[in-house]
Amino acid sequence: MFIEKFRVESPNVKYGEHQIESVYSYETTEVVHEIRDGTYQWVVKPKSVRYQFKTDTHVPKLGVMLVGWGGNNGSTLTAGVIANREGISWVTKEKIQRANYYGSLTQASAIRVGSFNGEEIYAPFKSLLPMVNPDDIIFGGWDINSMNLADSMARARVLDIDLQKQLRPYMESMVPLPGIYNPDFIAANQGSRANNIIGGSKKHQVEQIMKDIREFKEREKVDKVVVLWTANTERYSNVVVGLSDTMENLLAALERDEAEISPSTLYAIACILENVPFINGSPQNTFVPGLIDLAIRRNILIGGDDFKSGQTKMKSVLVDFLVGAGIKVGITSIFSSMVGTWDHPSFGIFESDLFNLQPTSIVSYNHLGNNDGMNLSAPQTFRSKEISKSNVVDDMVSSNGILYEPGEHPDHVIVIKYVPYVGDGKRAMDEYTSEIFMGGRNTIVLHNTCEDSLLAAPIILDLVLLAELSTRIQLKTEGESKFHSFHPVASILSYLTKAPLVPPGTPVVNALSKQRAMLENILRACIGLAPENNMILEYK
Ligand code: NAI
Ligand code: DG6
Repeated sequence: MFIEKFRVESPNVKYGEHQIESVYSYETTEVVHEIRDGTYQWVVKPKSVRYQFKTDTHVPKLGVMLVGWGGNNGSTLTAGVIANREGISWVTKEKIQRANYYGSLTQASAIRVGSFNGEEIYAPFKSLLPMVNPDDIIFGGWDINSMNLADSMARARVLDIDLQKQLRPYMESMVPLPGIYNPDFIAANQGSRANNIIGGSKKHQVEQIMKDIREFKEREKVDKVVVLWTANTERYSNVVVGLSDTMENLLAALERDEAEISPSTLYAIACILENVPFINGSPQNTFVPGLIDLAIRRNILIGGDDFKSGQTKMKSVLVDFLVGAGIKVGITSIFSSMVGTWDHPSFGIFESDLFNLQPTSIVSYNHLGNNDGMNLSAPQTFRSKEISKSNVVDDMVSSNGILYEPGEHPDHVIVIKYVPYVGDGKRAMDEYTSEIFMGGRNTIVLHNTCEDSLLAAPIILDLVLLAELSTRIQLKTEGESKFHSFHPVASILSYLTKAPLVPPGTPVVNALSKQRAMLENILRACIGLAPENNMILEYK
């Protein structure tokens, strides 16, 4: 059964006029390696830590400023939100289609609340805590291309034409602000797009972005702003000691107009100095150590990196399933080092190598024809994406020491090709080869065709909605005297990103079900509910 909303009645939760307060017992375990009976032993000690949460229930009027607003994701998201807000429907060749928020965790997924007369009761995810309604978001942002949003939507070739016609009047007057352009950081093939740029020094560019945010806030009368990067993937910037390693060095480098500060890092600096959360939806290392230092010292939320939309989402489910089922998928083997010599007649295999040959692998191929694909056709920007798409199974692999030796890494290959004809309709093909019982081989092949931007747009929504919500939550443990916000490096957003940015020293979790459970259970804790443990003991 599905219910729209609910209220928790418990001594652990208090609904006040302006906030919800909860008390939560965090049941966890501590593992120690200590001498017992004269030998070192692993000892696991269950422990319970009492937390208090306080959530401000005032839902602000939210402004979202997108960097790369006129791109496929930016224009598709803006169009989608307007279509939902205005209740637009349109005719396709199959049916009358109504606007929806499918693909958004907060808007279109459900959580289990309990059981009623033996029946499971579910409610919308968004009913957990008061959240901004996406229909009410005011959009703005920057783009190095001056095209208005209606024309950008047409250029993107993502939405049905009947829908575009209805949306055009709402979007024609939306024009991106000039952006920070540095041709050294994106592909040369983007040069012709750059007709709307902020000149001057890097310091001036940062000041301009700060001014833009203040003016947007004033003009649109929004209470809060979140900024999200959905612009082109940049190359990695070189992290240099004395330049980008600490907050002081990064700000001094900005004064000196150092070349190696990327545009995305400049936007992020501006946001942090303006006390505005910044989220990075692309794979590059925007968050150099000096930037993370700045965010931590000013306690401003940063989150990223790289939207986890289709192929990687699937990977973080499938590999979790395989490794969790005791099946060895994608390990490093002699085979990987042979690839370069594939067409050599002797193939170069020695008998001793054959005994080590373990042909298990993950090979992920994509082709797409949108501007993102064109930008990724340059080696430096591709490399950023390759890194982000490659490291997404590490936690699952290292969790199973029966299957994997310490230090074994997946034989994991990423290919991206630019094929203009397919436009935004990305093709993703994956082959997972794994080893099953008694040396058997198990090959799983997936083929996915889908508009890339229709997957990314709802993820952008979730990122900004959850980032905003998390800035309204305060917590403290029994040992702490004062409430504080979550760590500014927002690992709570991990479910939505390929390479989750986490506070220094924190484990990275890539497995999708764990990421979702983490997010849902933290929000449940804020209303005094136990984590969803799926034990269903009452029926056992
Ligand atoms: P796009 O190329 O259509 O849009 C990017 C926009 O950013 C363009 O309009 C461009 O003019 C603008 N731009 C470039 N540099 C800029 C700067 N420094 N300041 C302001 N604007 C700038 O790309 P799309 O498809 O919208 O993707 C955006 C980003 O999201 C890409 O980096 C992509 O890799 C990433 N991404 C996309 C996913 C998807 O499923 N669509 C998933 C994961 C990441
Ligand atoms: C080609 O891979 C282009 C990329 O921008 C991807 O579309 C994007 O990173 C989505 O990747 P995934 O693995 O989350 O589907």
